[in-house]
Amino acid sequence: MSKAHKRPRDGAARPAGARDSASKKARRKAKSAGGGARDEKRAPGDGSRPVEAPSGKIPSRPPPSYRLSTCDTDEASAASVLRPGDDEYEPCVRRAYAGFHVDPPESLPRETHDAAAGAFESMRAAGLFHRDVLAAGNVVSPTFVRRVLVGDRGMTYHYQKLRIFAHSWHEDDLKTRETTNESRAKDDLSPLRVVRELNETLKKRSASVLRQTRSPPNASSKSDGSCDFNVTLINLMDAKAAALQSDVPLKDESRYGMGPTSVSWHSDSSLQPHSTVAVYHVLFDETDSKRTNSCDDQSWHVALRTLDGRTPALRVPLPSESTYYMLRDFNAYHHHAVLAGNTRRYSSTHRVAVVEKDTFDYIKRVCVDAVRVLPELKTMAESARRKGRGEGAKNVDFSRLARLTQTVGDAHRETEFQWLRMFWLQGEEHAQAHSHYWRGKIEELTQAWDAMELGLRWVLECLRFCADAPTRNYDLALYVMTAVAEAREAYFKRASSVAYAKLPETQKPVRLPAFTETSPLPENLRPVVAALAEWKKKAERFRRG
Ligand SMILES: O=C(O)CCC(=O)C(=O)O
Repeated sequence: MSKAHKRPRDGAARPAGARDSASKKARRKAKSAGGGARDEKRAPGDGSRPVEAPSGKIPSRPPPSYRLSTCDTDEASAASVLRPGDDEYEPCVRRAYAGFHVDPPESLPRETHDAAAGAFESMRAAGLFHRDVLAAGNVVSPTFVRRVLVGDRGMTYHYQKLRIFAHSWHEDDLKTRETTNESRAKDDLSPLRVVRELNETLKKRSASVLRQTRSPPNASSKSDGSCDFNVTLINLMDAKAAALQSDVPLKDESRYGMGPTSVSWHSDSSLQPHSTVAVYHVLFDETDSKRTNSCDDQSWHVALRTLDGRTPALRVPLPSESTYYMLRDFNAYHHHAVLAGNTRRYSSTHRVAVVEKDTFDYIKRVCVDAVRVLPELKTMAESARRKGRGEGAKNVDFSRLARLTQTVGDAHRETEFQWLRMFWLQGEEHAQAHSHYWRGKIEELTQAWDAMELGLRWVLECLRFCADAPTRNYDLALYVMTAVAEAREAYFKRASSVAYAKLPETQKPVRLPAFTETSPLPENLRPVVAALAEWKKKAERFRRG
């Protein structure tokens, strides 16, 4: 960057970057209307109109509400909690909670339970579980539970402004893991292979539960949605007493007085429309590290509620090794929470996550498309420099420059903030844990991002040296640079939150990608934005003659 770029000046324009802030405000407003303190996603469902799934293919409407016969008002009914065995539990579930189904332990073979429990314990011993530090509005806080994502190769899952990266269960990646640095007992299956097998089992079981619960029974499968799970987010929850004493003490459920929650009210986000979520769980006795007998412990519950202002909430005990399902559009119209119990708990939450913008293949494509246009930008910058020196040179095609600025700017921003910074935000230990797959992929994306930094510098050179560039080109570049400057500031604010200060060094955010004296652009883009604003004024003066 030339000296002129480094000179900070006043009056940096705030062009389209402002659009981002405005839309963020609108999104925050919509989210806070949901009512749950840590909702991943607001459930729609005001009960009046059918909701069209984002795919546009499966329209649905909220389930009918249920008023308790003993309540005089909707408010009293909505403030009540039903448990299995209560008189009105069954009719209420049939009417207002269709799509919620619990399988007892016997629904799965004993070997599946034994293998899953062993795999979760091995993963814990390998240090794969950690707290996610999430952002909601301006609040940055760690999850009460520790978690790990496992799934299809290249999958990620985005929730509460954090992208988490899946440990791949792809056969080739398992083989690499098994033959490299993971020592394990000879006949043991790799834990990730076991998780993949559990996933396959739950896919089949979900398909069968979907078939059995169609209403009417011979209805078509059109509204079932997918149960082709591509990830599982596995949670590790401490027993209530330990969790209340931990660094991140549990909070009480405040609406119904249900006691401490390991996972607060929310509906799951980033799922394919109407897809099933299957949650398998297993409990361990804290004292002797033995799996508790399923009959022994009825202390863990899932809580469910509708948002219709009339239907009572449910509090459903979950014996160890049971599985519950949220079928079809259940997640769209209900919230769920996990009420802490007396033992250590693993829950494996199998999901059909969205894939449009959430896989390595996707972001790689974005990078390849952007990097492909860089030679053209380089040629334009060379012409602009020659023109600036008064040497005869080909005119820059400014409408083409505008298109390339947009392509490279969008790809650069998405790569940096949705991928590179999301990866390094989670610390060195997380990077180590992902050395088999993601570390190399992040390196690949970093190289593309570096090339795009150079591309953006060429855009700036075109605008600096061509006094005849149209205002639109300056505005576009100002938008691109301002958006990156703002996003970096927001990122550094988030990374310096006290939520991270409490973490061990190896789990704190790592300041990457790195900038050096020889980087094409500085990390702090404010001076660049100020310089650009000056060049824009100069170009306008030039045009006025
Ligand atoms: O553990 C459970 O039962 C559910 C966990 C959950 O809601 C989540 O991971 O989003």
